[in-house]
Amino acid sequence: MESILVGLIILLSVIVLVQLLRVNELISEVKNEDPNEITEKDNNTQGILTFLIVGVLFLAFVLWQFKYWGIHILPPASSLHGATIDTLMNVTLGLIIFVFFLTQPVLAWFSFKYRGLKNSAAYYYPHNNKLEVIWTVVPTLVLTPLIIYGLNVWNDITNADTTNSKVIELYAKQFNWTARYAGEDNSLGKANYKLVKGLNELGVDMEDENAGDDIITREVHLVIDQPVLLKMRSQDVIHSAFLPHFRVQMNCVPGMTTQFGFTPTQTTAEMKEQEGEDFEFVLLCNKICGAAHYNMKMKFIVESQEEYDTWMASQKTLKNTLTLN
Ligand SMILES: [Cu+2]
Repeated sequence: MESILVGLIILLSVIVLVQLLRVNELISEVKNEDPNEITEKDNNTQGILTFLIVGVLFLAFVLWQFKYWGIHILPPASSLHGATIDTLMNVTLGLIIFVFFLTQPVLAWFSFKYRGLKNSAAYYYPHNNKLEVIWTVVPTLVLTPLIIYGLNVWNDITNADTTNSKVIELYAKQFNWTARYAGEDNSLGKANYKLVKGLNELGVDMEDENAGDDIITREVHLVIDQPVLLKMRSQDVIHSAFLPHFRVQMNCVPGMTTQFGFTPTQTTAEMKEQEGEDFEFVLLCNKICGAAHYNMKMKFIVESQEEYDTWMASQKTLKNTLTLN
């Protein structure tokens, strides 16, 4: 009902606008004027309006957004590599904001200053090689180091040494996540979607000697300051494992295994103290993968070694969960 009313209001507004324009044209006809002629007065009005809308209102809106929405920015990274991503983000954003506030007021001012008045026409200046060189070379000099810096950060993060990392699989499907710990041997048993059947929802190959001690869980517990290596698989479409607080994101692609290694540096308890009692580390899907995409979440808990051991001791291995035949 509400949307029909809104639609009706929009439709009526358009009709009113069209009719107003028509009235305007008729008045011009009566006065024997050309309604399409742009007068000095029109240019003046347009110039002032542009300046007010682009130069004042828009910039004020941008500042308002910083103030009122800025608080929703993620807290500082809770992982070792996250700090370098935050620095990269701050450098990039700082540069963009600086250039934005440098160029936008100039743009608004010039569109106002040369607003098509007869006594203030802009100088016709179609080409200048020196200027062309300047506005090609300067952005190149700024952007090339920024891109190289970004690529280096990404390479360092994705090529980190993971030999001592605890291996955990994240299995994505429409629409939930399942985790599989590699168990005592720290090696995940082989898996194949063809083996997905009944309780064996991840299609783990129970013939594989590494499979028996694997542990399937519905939430992920991590030990503070201990490196983990997440191995991702997907059953159906491309999902994306996104752990915003750890600055971790990697696509989960059907038919292949992708991975991301990181080290958590803050416990859930510490984060609750800092961000409020409701805080939880969370794994989200960051690919719009279907109708219930928004619901693809899994809790991550970072804790001490003792807490982790207690939790782990209460989990069942695959060998004990699946009955083989
Ligand atoms: Cu998804």
